[in-house]
Amino acid sequence: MNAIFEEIKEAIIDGDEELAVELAEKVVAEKIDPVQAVQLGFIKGIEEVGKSWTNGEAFLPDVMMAADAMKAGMDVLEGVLAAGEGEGSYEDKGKIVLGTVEGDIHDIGKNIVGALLTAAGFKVYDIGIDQKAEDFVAKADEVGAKILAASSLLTTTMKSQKVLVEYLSDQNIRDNYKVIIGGGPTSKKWGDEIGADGWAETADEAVELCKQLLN
Ligand code: B12
Repeated sequence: MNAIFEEIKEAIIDGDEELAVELAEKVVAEKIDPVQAVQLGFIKGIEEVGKSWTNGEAFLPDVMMAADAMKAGMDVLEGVLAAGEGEGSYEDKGKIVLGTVEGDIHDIGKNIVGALLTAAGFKVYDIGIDQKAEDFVAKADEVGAKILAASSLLTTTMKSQKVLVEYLSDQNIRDNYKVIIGGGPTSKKWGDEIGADGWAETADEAVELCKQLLN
């Protein structure tokens, strides 16, 4: 494995924003595969931090510093990811409205999903965190998107994904959209239970799912 991926992982674990940016800039400058940098560096780092927090070995400020370092590094990579294989082809691949559901402010996973979808040639409209069902639909109508992608990281906010599907049914617009869901506590079973069109465990799988749904 390229040593820089390991360095990125460590920078995220250490919450070293400056180093994360520096390494991301190196990825761009040396034309290293940005998708691999995300998967083998950034994601691995934040996963480690998540584990340490769960085990009580890390504390909230550690997590916040890691999250900030992650964001800063990902910001640098965004441009090269967007200029990947799908450059100019997103109109063909399709438009996706992506957001974190109401009550939830986690956005690292959502941002990675957005970055990899963009890299794969989809046009992603990221509406941000803490978004109501109405907000997903309003944006989709505005831009003509067919996929609504909803992220949830809390067991308490998973129900907002259900609310999204129910909202579409209540408004008699369920057939106008494909709803996909994801995030830590979610599962295929949960997706089936709430009547979503798809669930993906990782950002990679989210890309495959969107390809299938828009085919
Ligand atoms: C970073 C983090 C934070 C950061 C968030 C920073 C940010 N900008 O996102 C901060 C410190 C702010 C935070 C706050 C809180 N957090 Co928090 N957080 C985490 C942590 C450590 C990592 C989450 C993460 O980014 N993972 C890495 C990404 C890459 O993974 P991911 O999000 O799962 O995304 C991947 C897939 O799920 C998928 N995916 C994600 N979204 C989508 C969407 C679609 C459509 C698809 C298809 C796929 C997909 O693709 C992604 C890439 O592969 C987790 C622990 C953990 N182990 O997950 C806790 C965790 C999620 N947090 C938790 C909690 C409790 C909280 C707080 C309530 C804490 C508090 N007491 O205040 C608050 C929540 C406030 C709120 N209202 O939302 C709990 C949730 C417990 C539960 N079962 O509900 C966890 C599990 C920690 C724990 N073990 O207790 N948190």
